[in-house]
Amino acid sequence: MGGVLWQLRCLSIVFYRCKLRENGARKMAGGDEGFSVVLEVWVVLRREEVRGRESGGGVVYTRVGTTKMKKRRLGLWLKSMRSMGESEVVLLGWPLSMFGARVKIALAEKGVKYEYKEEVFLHNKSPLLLKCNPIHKKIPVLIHKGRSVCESKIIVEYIDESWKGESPLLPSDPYLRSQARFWADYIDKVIYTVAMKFNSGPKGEEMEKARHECLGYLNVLEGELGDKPYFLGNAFGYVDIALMSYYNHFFTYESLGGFSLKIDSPKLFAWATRCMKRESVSKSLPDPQKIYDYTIVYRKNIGVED
Ligand SMILES: N[C@@H](CCC(=O)N[C@@H](CS)C(=O)NCC(=O)O)C(=O)O
Repeated sequence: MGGVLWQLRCLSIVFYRCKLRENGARKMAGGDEGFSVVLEVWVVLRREEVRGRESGGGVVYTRVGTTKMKKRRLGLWLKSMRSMGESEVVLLGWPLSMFGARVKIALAEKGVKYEYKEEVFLHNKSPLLLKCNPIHKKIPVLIHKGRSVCESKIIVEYIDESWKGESPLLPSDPYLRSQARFWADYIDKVIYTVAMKFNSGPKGEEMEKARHECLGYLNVLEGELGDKPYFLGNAFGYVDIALMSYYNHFFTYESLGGFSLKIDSPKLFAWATRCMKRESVSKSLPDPQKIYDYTIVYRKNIGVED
């Protein structure tokens, strides 16, 4: 199998118990004396990678293990199967993305283990990303049991519904849910738009306009937060994730726009400081200095920075 890029989509394991030949009797892991285990593993491969192999009704299988296995080999198989189970959740991301950070926070809040696959260059997208998000071709993408979910807010909702537990991210009440969705949508509409102005706007009048606009939006968000510890009340949740994903980018926006979250939006600053105490948040956000450095290089490349 070495080197073959095969994708595990379906794994069917068939255990047969059969009588051992007299000379082969062994006690198998979890099995009985006098019985052997025949393990057959069939793996569905990506169609393009298995051209020429045996095909059955459009699904292509290959047999990767068979015969009466000895205890040691069986142990290895079981171990590798366990680790496959762990990466049944895969996140395609990009290190500086605010949208990817949302998914990381949500998965961390739910305690979900996942495999992280990083897109290195967003202008040269991997075949996996193109396959998993053929419409927008953007990260983040969550792959869960081989099926992909796209768009960060939709992914966060999917995570909340798939890993229901003690820490729901959205309220159960339909009205409160609608309000949570409204504010998360507002955040993307206004903060993302103004962020793009900081990232690529020329200095001077344009930056001043962006600063003014941004402070206006932050003021609205402060009004919504009020005196609550988190946007949805006493518990950290969906709206906090939506806005906190931008938090480490604010170092760049403040530097370029000439404002200070701490001074100009003290309530939001206190809320952000509270959120940052959560490991799920602090460990998921990209380094502010790296975001700044990347933005400056980007600005130079597009000719708005000397
Ligand atoms: N609305 C999307 C936005 C995702 C997005 O813009 N991702 C960026 C990285 S931060 C991307 O993949 N850009 C590549 C491109 O635009 O081609 C979401 O919420 O997931």
